[in-house]
Amino acid sequence: HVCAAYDSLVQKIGKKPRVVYMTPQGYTFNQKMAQDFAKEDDLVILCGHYEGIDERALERIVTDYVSIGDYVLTGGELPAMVVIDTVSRLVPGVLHNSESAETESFENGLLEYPQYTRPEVFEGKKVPDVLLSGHHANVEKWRLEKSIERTKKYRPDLYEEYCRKQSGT
Ligand code: 4FV
Repeated sequence: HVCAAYDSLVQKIGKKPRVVYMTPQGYTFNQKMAQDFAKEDDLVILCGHYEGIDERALERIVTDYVSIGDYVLTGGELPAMVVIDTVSRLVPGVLHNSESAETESFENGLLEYPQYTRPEVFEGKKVPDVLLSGHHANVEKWRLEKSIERTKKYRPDLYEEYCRKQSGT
């Protein structure tokens, strides 16, 4: 059935589409892969359920083996939705301008800085003064510092890569 569906699609679009198979045995999904997938005019996301899909079908049609993380789900549907969400928001015109800026913050290879909204004081805790200062350079400096601090704590792998790139090695 999977190959029959694939073959009918190839006939319809006149070319072999990129086929992403969601599986714990795949490369770990990340923003760079999402950016790459977002360039495709067509993207097929193949989901297994329970045991997965016969290897012979996979060998014939899959171009990318992708995992959303090291845990086992019942089916590939939720992983497919993760890919759809992260990829679609990168397609021009899908997001409003205000939302698309969020994508920038992760692209520097660091985790995003803390977000603050209103009110200025919540349960006795103030929004950091620098964020209210209107001094954009200082705000950006604070955001970078917080991103580095957070990345160092939660993702030493990303932090190491960031330092390596900063030192040009
Ligand atoms: C999975 C993951 C995942 C394994 C057996 C579906 C399930 C069933 N997919 N990242 N983690 N898939 O657990 O992508 O076929």
